[in-house]
Amino acid sequence: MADKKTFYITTAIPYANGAPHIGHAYERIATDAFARFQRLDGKDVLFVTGMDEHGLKMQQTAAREGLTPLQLADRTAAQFEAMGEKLNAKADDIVRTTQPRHKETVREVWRRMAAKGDIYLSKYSGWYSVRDEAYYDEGELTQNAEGKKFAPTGTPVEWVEEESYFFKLSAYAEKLLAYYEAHPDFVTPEKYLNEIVAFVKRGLKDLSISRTTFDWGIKVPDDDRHVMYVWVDALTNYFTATDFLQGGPRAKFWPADAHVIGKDITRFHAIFWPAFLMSADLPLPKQIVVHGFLFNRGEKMSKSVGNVIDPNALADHYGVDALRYFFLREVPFGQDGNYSHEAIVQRINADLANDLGNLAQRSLSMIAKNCGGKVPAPGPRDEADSTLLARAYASVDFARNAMRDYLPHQALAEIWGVVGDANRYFAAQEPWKLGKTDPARRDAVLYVTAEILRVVALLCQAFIPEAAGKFLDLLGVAVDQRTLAHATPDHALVAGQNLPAPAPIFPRYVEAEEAK
Ligand code: ME8
Repeated sequence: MADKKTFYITTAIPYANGAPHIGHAYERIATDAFARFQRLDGKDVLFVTGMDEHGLKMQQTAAREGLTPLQLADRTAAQFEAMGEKLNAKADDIVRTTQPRHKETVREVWRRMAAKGDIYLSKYSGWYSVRDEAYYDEGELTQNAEGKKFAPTGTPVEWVEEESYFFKLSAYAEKLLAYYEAHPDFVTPEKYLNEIVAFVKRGLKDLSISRTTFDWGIKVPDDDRHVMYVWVDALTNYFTATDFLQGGPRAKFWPADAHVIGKDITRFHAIFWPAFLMSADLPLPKQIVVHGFLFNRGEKMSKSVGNVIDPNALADHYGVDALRYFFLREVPFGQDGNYSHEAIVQRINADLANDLGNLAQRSLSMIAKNCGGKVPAPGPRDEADSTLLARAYASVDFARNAMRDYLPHQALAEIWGVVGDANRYFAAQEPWKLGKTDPARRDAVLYVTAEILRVVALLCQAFIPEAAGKFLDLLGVAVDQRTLAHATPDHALVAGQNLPAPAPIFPRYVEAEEAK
């Protein structure tokens, strides 16, 4: 048998100096859905996340909390691991930047860039923001009444002078532009690529890539006084997970298919990272997949506003699948999105409980009651049956294309389009009235409805895995018959097969006051 096609996807690696927030949960859920979808579609998938554990900010936060940086990193890493499990979005591997395997990989990549002649020692002075771990140009700064200067991100900056190693980023501007030109999908959605191209066209300066003012980082090879700039360290995590340099069993996964990241870190991923890899003579990732930011009722989350929401609490309150569905359906991928209690409840009650849950409950209960709890006979097909079935089977390719293009909201809109058609079909056919007049036709309608539910549930596994699994259980679909290759007429439900007793899967969300 031919080897399966590989698919390697990553999330950004969150800073280990704070607990998971809703943006992290969103990114993890989306990446998990992409990974699950490709796995369902028969690919050999590697899904990796990690923790960004070095840098001055880590050192400072740990000191404030009376911890060592590693203790802080351990605590945060455990929180992120728990979040991944809770959200049903566990990765295959977690690269922590303090791990020996990572340090070795980063040092090797550094050595390769140095061997290329792209690293030199010089002096750096400039306006540095500790919070952003970035230098800013004088012209980008703003000043308050007291004369204090701030970065464009609003964080305070201070004047820093230090000896530093530099990477010859300036030498890569033309090469990067040629690369973007040849690979117009390198950054998606396109608007983010356009921003990057415009930025690179203005010219690139060499990049300071080491620090001597703190020591919580990976030491520069052959110069212990310097630790590496966190972004050289952090970006390389994607590469660490593949054992590419060691030629290990995961080497086949490099280059990555997709790095899924938020819009604030596109420059690091679409400029620095490919430049480092070009310099080290290593293959470039295929795509940088950018998502927008999530806002709480239009407001940016911040500790001072007090609207930082623990994603675990949301998952407990609404249910994991409901939360996953909400994020992936509500927010057009790549754009910013909002979440609010009302919007989440609306999606739960309209889409999950009503459209899908009710259809399944009504049709499966009728099958239990009228068809002896077995898949009914399909009987001869009329036009309404064929039209609905054709749309459902065609939705598989539609979803495939949408997920290939990292548009989960479009995939879900199409799947729910099928659910909507199925509801209209069910209402028009009125199978509950056919028992006396035409039981064979009633059975045919119930068969078609159940088969539609099978295709819908197969597709839903990537998005709402637990609920989709339960639907497939109720439809008697064997565990080894649940890939997308099974979402075809050849694998349709077989009449006469026993079905378990139906049970509701998506209850309506009832407000606490109403429940009283
Ligand atoms: O940036 N909505 O870590 P991080 C959506 N360590 N996504 C959000 C968000 C929001 N409100 N806030 C943050 C870092 N994110 C670096 C990454 S990768 C080599 C190093 C996203 O913890 C953000 O865009 O600040 C990023 O993709 C991820 O969460 C981690 O952010």
